[in-house]
Amino acid sequence: SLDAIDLQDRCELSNRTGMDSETLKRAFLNNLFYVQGKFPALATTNDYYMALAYTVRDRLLQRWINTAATYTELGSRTVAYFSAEFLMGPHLGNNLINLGIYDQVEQGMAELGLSLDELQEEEEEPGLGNGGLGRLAACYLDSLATLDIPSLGYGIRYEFGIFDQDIRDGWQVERTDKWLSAGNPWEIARPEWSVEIKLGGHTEHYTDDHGNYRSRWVPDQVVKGIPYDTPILGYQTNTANTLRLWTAEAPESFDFRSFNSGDYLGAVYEKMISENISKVLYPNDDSSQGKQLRLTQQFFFVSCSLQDMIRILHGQNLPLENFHKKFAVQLNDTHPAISVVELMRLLIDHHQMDWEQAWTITHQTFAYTNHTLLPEALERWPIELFGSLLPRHLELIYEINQRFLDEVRIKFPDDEERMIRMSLIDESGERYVRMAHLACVGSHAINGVAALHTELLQKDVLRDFYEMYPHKFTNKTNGVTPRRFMVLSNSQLSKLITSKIGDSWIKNLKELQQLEQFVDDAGFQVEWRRIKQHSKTELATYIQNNNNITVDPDSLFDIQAKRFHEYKRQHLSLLHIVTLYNRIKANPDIEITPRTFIFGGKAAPGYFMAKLIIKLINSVGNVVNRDPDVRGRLKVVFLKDYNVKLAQRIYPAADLSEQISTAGKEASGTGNMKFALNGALTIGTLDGANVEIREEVGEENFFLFGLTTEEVYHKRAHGYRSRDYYHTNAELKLAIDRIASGFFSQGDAELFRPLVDDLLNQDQYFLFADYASYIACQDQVAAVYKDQTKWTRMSILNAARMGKFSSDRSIEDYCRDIWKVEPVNVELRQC
Ligand code: KOT
Repeated sequence: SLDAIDLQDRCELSNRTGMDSETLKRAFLNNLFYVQGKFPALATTNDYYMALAYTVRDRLLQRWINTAATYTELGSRTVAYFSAEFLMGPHLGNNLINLGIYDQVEQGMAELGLSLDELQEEEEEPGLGNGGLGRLAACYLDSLATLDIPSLGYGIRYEFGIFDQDIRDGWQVERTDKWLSAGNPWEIARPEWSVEIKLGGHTEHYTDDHGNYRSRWVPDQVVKGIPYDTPILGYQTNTANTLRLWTAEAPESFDFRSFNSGDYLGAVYEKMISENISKVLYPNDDSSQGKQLRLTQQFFFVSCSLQDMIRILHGQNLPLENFHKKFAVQLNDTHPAISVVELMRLLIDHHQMDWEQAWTITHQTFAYTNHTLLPEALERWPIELFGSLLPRHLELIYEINQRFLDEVRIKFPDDEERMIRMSLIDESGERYVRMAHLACVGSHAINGVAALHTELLQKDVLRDFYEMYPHKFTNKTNGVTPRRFMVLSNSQLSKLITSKIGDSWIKNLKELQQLEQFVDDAGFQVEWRRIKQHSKTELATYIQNNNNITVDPDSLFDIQAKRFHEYKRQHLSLLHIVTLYNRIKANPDIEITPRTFIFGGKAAPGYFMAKLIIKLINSVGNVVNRDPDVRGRLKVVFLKDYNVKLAQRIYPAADLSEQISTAGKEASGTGNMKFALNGALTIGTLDGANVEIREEVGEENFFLFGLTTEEVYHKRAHGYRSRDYYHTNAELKLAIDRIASGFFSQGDAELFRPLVDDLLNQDQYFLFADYASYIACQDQVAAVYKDQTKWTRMSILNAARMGKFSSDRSIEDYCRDIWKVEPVNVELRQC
């Protein structure tokens, strides 16, 4: 019988766990044959990639199954990270690093005549996120596993992730991201754990057998959620946690109903509507679109996940009353905030719990992370739309609100204005449900993502909630994983560091500080510079191949890579470029530090101004890159389709990191951390985590410019007039006039008018107010760059002092202060 086979034998027989180069090679060829059904003469690069991916997956599975068994046996307290986005990036390289077999596999592949780089290039990255928020979730999963914290990531398995970006005639063009078309070797479907989700319809009220007044939801649509699991292995540990993403399907029973009545097309239509739910990621970053499908997506994954957690709880013979003891749920912004109501509904309507107990469990379960201060990103749903999709939830929200406002009334008597401001329902015009208020009321902890951001939440956006529940608020400064963003993406620098201080910095980033002892070591400086130069040369080759632009690896690589948004001010950097260009035109022999300006990032498809800024970058590039007067001293490059893969090429090659958002607008930023960790110097405002980065690296190693948040508030309150700056700063005027005149648009003075007019008349992001300070700071950057010894010194100190910004530190903070969860050691026992 199966039981008779010794478990250890099963592993060894299968050849699926060995980590030495020979075994890996044999397993790889085995998978090529038995999984891909190919022999080398017919195999495509994709076949090789798949064979390698399955080889790696086998090694993950052993750890994954052990982890699940351990957690089940121990009934471990578990973190559930709820996020509408997980921007994972390619899995292959990261898993090789975390398994500790990167070098063996690279060598093994080379012996077979294959390049591991090329195989990694073959992977379609899962782009199930827009930018910072989704990438943060991915870094957190890596740290949770690395720190041996039992955890699950819950989200949506979008069939189409963030669109692929093309550039045509300088404009962004979107293409569908078909990331699943070649198959996904990293996931396993678990149809046996499917759940049903209700939508629409109405509610009914009745008295149960015990004489209790009860409600039930009679939906008019039911969809099925199917979980797909991806193992998330930690670095140098046996812990492999799970990312569980839900796909929507029509339940068979519904098809049959229409089918039996002869309505075949109706049945197919039903199926199509259901499957729309997980079809596509909404491509907006830092803004919210009040679309019904979006709310449906949010409710869909939240309800699937909560039902799944109740199944897990029951599977471990734990009572429902222990839900909050078993699980700590983190809400990644308000996208999953409907959880608060859905858990109440499941407890009360499905499990007959009374209100008080259900509420205790609910608010002890959830914690809420806010990721933005932008008013346009705060989610609110029109009552009509909300009630038609989730009628029972609307009733429950009214009840939660009534009880909440009673509390407010007691704490702040006779303050009607405050009640109106704090209500879960916005009644100032058309009525809305305010999701951030729901998240605050339904959670026991609320956090911002950088010190300044948390302070501004408390002072401004969530001030009333801070006054009501000061104990709920904490700061949790973001972090990034050094595994992907150093060890994997900058292997040369990582190896240099390890040769000096050993490799424990990879799990304990604070140890980078030991690099300070080498800061004046000439040999170390030379190595440090050589590696940066190497990365720049590789990026230069990429630019040559993709943009057909020749750039000089000796020039200063000045990079801004992030989503396009007016508050991030890519166009402020453009004003600098045009200013330098104007200086050259006025005096072609001017002494100037050669620079390559590199931009990357996507604009939301409906965000006209962001798309116009992309067009302007390309237009300026077309003129500057070709003008003989420039003599190659300035180059402007727009790298299309910025994604995790490309980011990993970019960070190691940067000299200067542009973090130039208007103070008070960027919640944290995380690209700022990845650049600095890779030895780039930052030019930045006192915004988001820049403030803390500067504190850590020292003000003498950071290029600071611009207004502070208070100064911005003050100017806004006292009638900011950008035009005054235009009239009093000759270089600014000339830069704007050049753009406005059609100089960069073949004489077309209309093309960039919306941008120019906005800056002259509104400029809500204070570009003109910050222009002079930015230019002066950039002149200083150029001067320091000429002194390569000084620059290298600053670069080393930046990397050495980035320890705080490991996502391991962030996760430890969450574990200690919010989740109250401890590590669980996983031992390898069986296959
Ligand atoms: C998007 C829609 C609604 C609310 C918030 C967002 C959002 C915020 N999307 N990305 N963010 C970014 O999150 C990062 C991780 O915390 C921050 O570093 C960054 O500043 C935010 O803009």
